[in-house]
Amino acid sequence: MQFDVLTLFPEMFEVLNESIIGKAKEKGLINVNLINIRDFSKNKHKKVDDTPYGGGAGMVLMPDVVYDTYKSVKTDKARVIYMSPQGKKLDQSKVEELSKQEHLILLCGHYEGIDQRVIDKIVDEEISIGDYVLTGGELPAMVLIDSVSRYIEGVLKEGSTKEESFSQGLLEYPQYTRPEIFEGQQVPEILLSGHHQNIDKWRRKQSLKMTLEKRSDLLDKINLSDEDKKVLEEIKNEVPNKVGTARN
Ligand code: 4H3
Repeated sequence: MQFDVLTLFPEMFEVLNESIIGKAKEKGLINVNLINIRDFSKNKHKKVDDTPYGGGAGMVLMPDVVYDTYKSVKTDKARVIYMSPQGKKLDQSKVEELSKQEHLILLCGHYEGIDQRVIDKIVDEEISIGDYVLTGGELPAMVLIDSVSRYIEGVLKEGSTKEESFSQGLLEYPQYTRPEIFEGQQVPEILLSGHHQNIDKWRRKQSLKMTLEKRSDLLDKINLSDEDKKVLEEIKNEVPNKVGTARN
């Protein structure tokens, strides 16, 4: 998958050279091409922004500079995304949808923003990573690249994204590893039983329980099986459990 990032701060994207995304780049599963908007300045001082018409604080990125930057990477298949607090909120289903695209162009603003005319001309879609304002679109672009890349074949080990509960609309079940006893706390017995069917059932119940306790809003958005509904009723009738004791 091809990501072209239009930014004034390409060096910020060093973060993507680490860990799983770094490996994905090395393997050529994804390609992250960073284009410095400043390289398309028409000015001998490399100026890219100017004061806003109508007055007010801050600087606005000039439309012609952004347009030329865009033209240097555009293809017929490209989808252009502007990272913006005004965009549609990024969630797991949007992430999955974007991962099916061949070419994404991510436009990152800085300062007060970008001249509206070039946004209207080139942007297909505005996306926000949450209801807060950042100094630039770079961190949101990195969040998008990371979350989308996880769905590219070969980036994670087979099945990881299908199994993970958030893609089914639920929170994850708790995980445990050695030692078997930590500070007096035992690992739930069932996980040591080797009985995979029972373990799957227990994990599903923990996912439902976690979601009910921490994000019950998510339960309204998904299709639960009759078995899930039964288990949820069971959970609601159980004695409240102290966090971390894992009795059920
Ligand atoms: C995205 C971008 C928050 C988000 C952003 C988000 C700087 C947009 C500039 C940049 C404009 C002024 N902040 N929540 N900031 O995803 O280009 O807002």
